[in-house]
Amino acid sequence: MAQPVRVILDTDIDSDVDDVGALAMLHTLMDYNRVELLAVVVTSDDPYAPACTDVINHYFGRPGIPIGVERGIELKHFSRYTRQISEEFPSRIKDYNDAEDAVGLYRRILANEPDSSVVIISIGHLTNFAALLLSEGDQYSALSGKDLAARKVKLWSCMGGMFPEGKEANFYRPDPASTAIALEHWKGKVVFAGWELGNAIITGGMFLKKMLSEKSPVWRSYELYNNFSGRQSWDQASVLYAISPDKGYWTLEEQGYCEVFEDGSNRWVSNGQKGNHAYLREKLDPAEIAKIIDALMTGIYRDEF
Ligand SMILES: [Ca+2]
Repeated sequence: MAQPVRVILDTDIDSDVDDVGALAMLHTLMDYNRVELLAVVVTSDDPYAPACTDVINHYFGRPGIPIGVERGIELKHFSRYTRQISEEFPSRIKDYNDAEDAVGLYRRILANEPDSSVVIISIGHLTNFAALLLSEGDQYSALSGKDLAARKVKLWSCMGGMFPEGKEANFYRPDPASTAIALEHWKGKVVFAGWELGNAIITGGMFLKKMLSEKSPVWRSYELYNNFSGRQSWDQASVLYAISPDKGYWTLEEQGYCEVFEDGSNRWVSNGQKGNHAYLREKLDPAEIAKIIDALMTGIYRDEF
């Protein structure tokens, strides 16, 4: 049996609900030993985002998963669900500042993992990830963040950008500079799940309403977000690729690289050469992908996933 994929999830669990779906998928995959979730880095200025994350980890019986946040930022509440989730369900983290410093958490986890073993899945903007790459040696490792990531991480699965070109929120809002830093300093393999990919995959509708208990924070998040009217699955696409890169759900465009501009817009530069960048292109019918994601979001697992 294959070893579980060792994942750090970097999420902006606030404005959209697909982050909740992505985290729920990872918990189902942990139930079947396909994933070990090492940490969740919350890249959000929503004061309830870390508590909401912790609630979901608690609900799935994994209250010990460490959670990191960016320190020293101004917080503002804008989410349709994070406050209610943090108030209605039990958690260890009650306050934003109960969470660890994100860069310290990234570094501690990476330093303790074997070389080329970790998959980072980023499903939000790249502020904390860029800060990791710019970090200096510390008590966890003498390596710079850039070198530490290059040594420990085997894949960065990134929901971000629009392909072959466009402007997508994780890349431009609120911190486009972090996108440029991340792409400049990341030396390993990155596979982008662009906006166009997840936009065609609708999940979290009536199937989720029927399959989950009202006592689930996942059920409640989707109720609060849009009352199960279905939602695009940008973040879940990036998770599905990361845990099953060889299943052929999508094709990989590997000849070229992603160029990002100062305003966070991007384009794919086809140069006929295979480098460390790739992006996913639609292959399987998005409705079929949606069935797999909806299953994993609701605790249903099959080996062929
Ligand atoms: Ca997200």
